[in-house]
Amino acid sequence: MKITSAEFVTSAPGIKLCPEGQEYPEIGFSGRSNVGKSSLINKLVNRKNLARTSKTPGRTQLLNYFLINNAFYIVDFPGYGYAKVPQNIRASWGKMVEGYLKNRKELCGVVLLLDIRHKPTGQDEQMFKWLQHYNIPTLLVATKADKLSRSQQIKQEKVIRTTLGLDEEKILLFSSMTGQGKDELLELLGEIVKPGVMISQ
Ligand SMILES: Nc1nc2c(ncn2[C@@H]2O[C@H](COP(=O)(O)OP(=O)(O)O)[C@@H](O)[C@H]2O)c(=O)[nH]1
Ligand SMILES: [Mg+2]
Repeated sequence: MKITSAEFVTSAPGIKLCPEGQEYPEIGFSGRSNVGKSSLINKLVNRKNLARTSKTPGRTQLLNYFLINNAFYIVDFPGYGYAKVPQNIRASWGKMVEGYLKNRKELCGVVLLLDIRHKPTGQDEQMFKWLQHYNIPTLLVATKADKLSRSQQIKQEKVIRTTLGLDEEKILLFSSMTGQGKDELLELLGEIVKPGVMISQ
C-alpha cells in the first residue's frame, strides 16, 4: 500500500465522540509512552510532524484520528505507563481504551508497539489480553530496532515472545530512524483495511 494523503481529523476523549456516520475502517496504534508511536506513524505517512513526538507524554487521554488516503483512519491511542500520570487518569485510560476496543465496530485491527529493548510491562500484557479477548486482529511491532545488534534483537524477540505467551505470531521489527519494516508494515495494514474485512459486532 502507498500512502498518498494523511490529515488530522479530530481528537476524541472516548468512543462517544469518535467520528460517526462514515464508512471508514480504523486501525488503532497502541503502546506505552515513549515506545516510538508518533515517530512510527510519522514515518509511515512520510510526514515529519503529523503525529506529534511529544515532550510531555501521557497528559492527554485522547484518541487521535488521522484520515489516510481518504480511505481509512489511523487512530493514535493515548500512550500508557507514564509514571507521572495520576492514578485517576490511568483508571480512565483503561475504561476508555477497553470501551473502544469492545464497542467500536469500525475497528479492524490494532498495531501494538513494544520497545525491542525492554521486556513487555504489565500494561503491555493487559493490552494484549484485551486484544485477544475482543478478537481484534493484532500486529506486534518491535520498535527502535536500530538500537540493537542482530543478535540482541533475536534475544529480545524471545523475551517478548515468552512474556506475552506467543506461538506463531509475527513480531515485525521496525525502526523509524532507518525505515526498517516500513514497507512490510504498510503491506500488512493494507490487508487489514481491505474492504470486506470490517468486523461488525
Ligand atoms: N533510535 C531510535 N529512536 C527512536 C525511534 N522511534 C522513536 N525514537 C525516539 O524515542 C523517543 C520517543 O519517541 P515518540 O515517537 O515520541 O514516542 P511515543 O511517546 O510513543 O509517541 C523520541 O526521542 C524518538 O526520537 C527509532 O526507531 N529509533
Ligand atoms: Mg506520541
